[in-house]
Amino acid sequence: MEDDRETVCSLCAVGCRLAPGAEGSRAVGREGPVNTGGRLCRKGIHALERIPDDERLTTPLVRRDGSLEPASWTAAYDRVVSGIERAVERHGPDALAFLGAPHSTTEENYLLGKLARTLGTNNVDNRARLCHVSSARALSDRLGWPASTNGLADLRDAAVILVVGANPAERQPIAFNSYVRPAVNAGATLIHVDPVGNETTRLADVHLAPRPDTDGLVLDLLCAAVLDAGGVDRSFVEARTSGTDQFVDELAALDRAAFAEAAGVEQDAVERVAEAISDADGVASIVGTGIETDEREPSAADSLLNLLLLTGNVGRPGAGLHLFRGLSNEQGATDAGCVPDRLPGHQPLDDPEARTRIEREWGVAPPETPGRTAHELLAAFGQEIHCALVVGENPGVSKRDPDWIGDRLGGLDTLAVVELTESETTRHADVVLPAAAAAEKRGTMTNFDRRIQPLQPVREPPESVRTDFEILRTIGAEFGEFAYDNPGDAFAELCAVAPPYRGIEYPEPGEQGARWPAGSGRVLYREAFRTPDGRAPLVSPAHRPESTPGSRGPRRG
Ligand SMILES: Nc1nc2c(c(=O)[nH]1)N[C@H]1C(S)=C(S)[C@@H](COP(=O)(O)OP(=O)(O)OC[C@H]3O[C@@H](n4cnc5c(=O)[nH]c(N)nc54)[C@H](O)[C@@H]3O)O[C@H]1N2
Ligand SMILES: Nc1nc2c(c(=O)[nH]1)N[C@H]1C(S)=C(S)[C@@H](COP(=O)(O)OP(=O)(O)OC[C@H]3O[C@@H](n4cnc5c(=O)[nH]c(N)nc54)[C@H](O)[C@@H]3O)O[C@H]1N2
Ligand code: SF4
Ligand SMILES: [Mo]
Repeated sequence: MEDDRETVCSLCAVGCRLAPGAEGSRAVGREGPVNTGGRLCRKGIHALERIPDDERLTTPLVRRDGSLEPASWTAAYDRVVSGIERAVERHGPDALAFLGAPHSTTEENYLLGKLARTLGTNNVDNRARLCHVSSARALSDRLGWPASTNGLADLRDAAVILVVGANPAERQPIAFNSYVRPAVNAGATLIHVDPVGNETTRLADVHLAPRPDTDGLVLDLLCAAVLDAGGVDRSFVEARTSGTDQFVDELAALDRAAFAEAAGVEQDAVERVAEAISDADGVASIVGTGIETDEREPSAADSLLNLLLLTGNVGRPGAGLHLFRGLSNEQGATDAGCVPDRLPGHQPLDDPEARTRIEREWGVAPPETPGRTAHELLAAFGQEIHCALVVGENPGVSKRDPDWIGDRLGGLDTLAVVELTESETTRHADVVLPAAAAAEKRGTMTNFDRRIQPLQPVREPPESVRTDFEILRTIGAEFGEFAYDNPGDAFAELCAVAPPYRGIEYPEPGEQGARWPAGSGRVLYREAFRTPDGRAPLVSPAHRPESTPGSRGPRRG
């Protein structure tokens, strides 16, 4: 008999709906707001497979005399709580680190962020920072929100789709096959900017292959060529952007030959792409991890945003910048405030109204000094950071150089890890708390087109594991106000403190789920940007050829 319980696929941030299949192991797709028609990708059909019993953590572990030994939940919680207390007593709250939780629900991330702040630190971050930091920052600083400007369905209506540093054909297959492929089949032009090329390139009409790390140059060149091709949307630029005159002057003065040579692209090819963009009614761009540059200001994502703004392709249907995030709930983790420099709902740490709202709900004011980012936290492990709680993340493998990470993790006084299985990270832990997986719990996740979708348990967890929610609620109750009956209570509190979630109902299983900000629909910024003057700034094309020779090979995950 087919199961009528459905949940959300936890394997990537597209957010497809699925249910257990008749045989129990393979999942079947369910018609959802993203996977219309109920399609799943090859990965998704395995999303509900059980982790084999001998790999699953089923009991808490506590380190005694150097080795991890089975322990009761009470003993494990005591060890976490005493580790936190010891670090705070000896070194103050900024000796704590909280690393979460793009695999966990939005409510779980909310509790993790609240726990950090209740204890007096903003040292809380999630993996989204490492994958998409510069594109999210460009979006947030210049338009208003660190999120895709348009819904996935807008890709179907675009005349040009410009993919930069991403491989959605393999990485987000349902988004690609349901939205990009049909648009291209109906005549849209697909342009792929990627030094190497990949499965996505196979469908592309044009492949621009610049040297790694030179996207900024190519995108600045495209802006300059759009000026010549008559592609500037003058009325949009006049009404909706700022800094235009200086920007246009700088573009006109670009040494195009030098830019093209440094990037390793032909000027002719760039001009042809600029013409396609200029002639198109609707240009949508997709970005992935390949566009991320090392700490450079402004980033390649800034140049891409210049191009979209110059051509009037933001704030309207069939256009926009689509941030193709990776892990299932990166967006929700960030929305819920699991970041060191923003309160829940992307509110600045020093926003007095935000602080008042939060203090009213939490009974404590969050600290005002920004915390450290995930990478800074890891670098300070064993030095300024003495106790870390890691939820659903595996820094032991994810952040390159395993020896360096191993030393950092080993340098902590207390490392507590909430996990499904043993990992490179649990190996260094002092306490391991066995957790329930996405398929075994309730709560919400927010996909990369801002849609808040409900999870529900579609299988039983092993008897002795607990959800991240239950674990964080129990630890939190030692230090503050964490009296939630269920994730719905935490969601309601998030909506009370976070304006973009205000007015959104907790979605029940089977419901579509709303997009944030409430009432926004598919297209953000139709009337104005969420900036102090309502305009989006055009920023200088500061990429200089001499600053960018391809100093590294193509980026890998
Ligand atoms: N099957 C599967 N799907 C996944 C994942 C998975 O592990 N497996 N992981 C998920 C996660 S967490 C993420 S973050 C996403 C990642 O999704 P993507 O970012 O789409 O992933 P990659 O395959 O790394 O593609 C990045 C592309 O960027 C290119 N690139 C490298 N350097 C540069 C550069 O300087 N400029 C440009 N323009 N391109 C460059 C590379 O050649 C590569 O083709 O995928 C998600 N989906
Ligand atoms: N070799 C290689 N390295 C990579 C990449 C790659 O493609 N290849 N991709 C890179 C990228 S883009 C990313 S984003 C990172 C991802 O790196 P991480 O963020 O570390 O993500 P994962 O390894 O997917 O998952 C981390 C852990 O979360 C646990 N987990 C899953 N669901 C839950 C849950 O509900 N609760 C709890 N408590 N735990 C849970 C899993 O058991 C897993 O051990 O890896 C990066 N590193
Ligand atoms: S595209 Fe992503 S969310 Fe959809 S089925 Fe595949 S892995 Fe799951
Ligand atoms: Mo990622």
